Amino acid sequence: MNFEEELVEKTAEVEAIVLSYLPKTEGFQNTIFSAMEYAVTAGGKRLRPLLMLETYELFGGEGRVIEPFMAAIEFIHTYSLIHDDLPAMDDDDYRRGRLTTHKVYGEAMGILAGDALLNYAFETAANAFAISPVDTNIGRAFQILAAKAGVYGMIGGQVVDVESEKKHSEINQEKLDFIYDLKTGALIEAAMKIGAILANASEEEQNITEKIASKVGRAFQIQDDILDITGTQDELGKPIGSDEKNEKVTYVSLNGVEEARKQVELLSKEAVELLEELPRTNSFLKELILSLIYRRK
Ligand code: GRG
Repeated sequence: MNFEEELVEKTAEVEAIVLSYLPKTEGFQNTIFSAMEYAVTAGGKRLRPLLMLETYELFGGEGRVIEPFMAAIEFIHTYSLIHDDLPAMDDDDYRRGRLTTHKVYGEAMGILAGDALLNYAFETAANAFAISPVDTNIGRAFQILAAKAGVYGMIGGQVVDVESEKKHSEINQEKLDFIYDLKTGALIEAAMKIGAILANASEEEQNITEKIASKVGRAFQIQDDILDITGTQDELGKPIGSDEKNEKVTYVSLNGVEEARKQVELLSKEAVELLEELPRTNSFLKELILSLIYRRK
């Protein structure tokens, strides 16, 4: 099987795990379940749970304790997309090739669906305690998930991003790196670090894993900037030109597309070099990181 075929197969496996943790649509509050399902089943690359699982396997992790965390991180990622698309933020009508959640369910239900997925992520991750009651790594994994999604992680990055809109003169490379590391990098760091933690990797291996993820996260966001200019709505499942519409400073607007491409390649190769320093190997994970350099969606 070549890498592309393996990616399709593994993504389908990851997706099945994520979807298995969605709540049933029932009860007087059934609209919220329907909106959560609408957003989560819309597709997407499932990159974060895939990175989590591959890192878990890299460090010899076996068993199902990772699965609730895989679903949890995809729920948190999906909530961030729902809220990011709201009129008060980017005000986007399409995501993952479908109308955005608030366009289908209304703004109030869009807000609640995001809130619900964030909360349900932690309810879901708590299933790990039942799967492996004596595993002391689960508490640490919880702490990482909460912190990387929060004010010192993704939300913190989003705050600075929102405040920076239309303020081109106030954004330099240092501030942009801060936004990218938190807004995008933190959740990718959570994914890979939780994989390492639950596989019982050493402290040093966890730290190297976090550094790899940080480089992957930055490269991933710069590529997102490039695709916002060079992609198509068909490929991305959302309109292009969103950064320009929202007058956002991006790596591309600061440095140009060519420099951005070079940086994506450099960061991805540095991530792979660090991966190769580890005593264990996962060739699929290496290919996955390198594939992100040329991703078109
Ligand atoms: C609203 C609290 C809050 C946070 C929003 C993550 C984020 C912060 C906003 C989403 C928009 C955006 C451009 C985020 C940067 C990370 C990113 C590139 C998200 C898109 O991730 P993909 O490409 O999406 O993995 P799919 O649909 O494939 O899952």
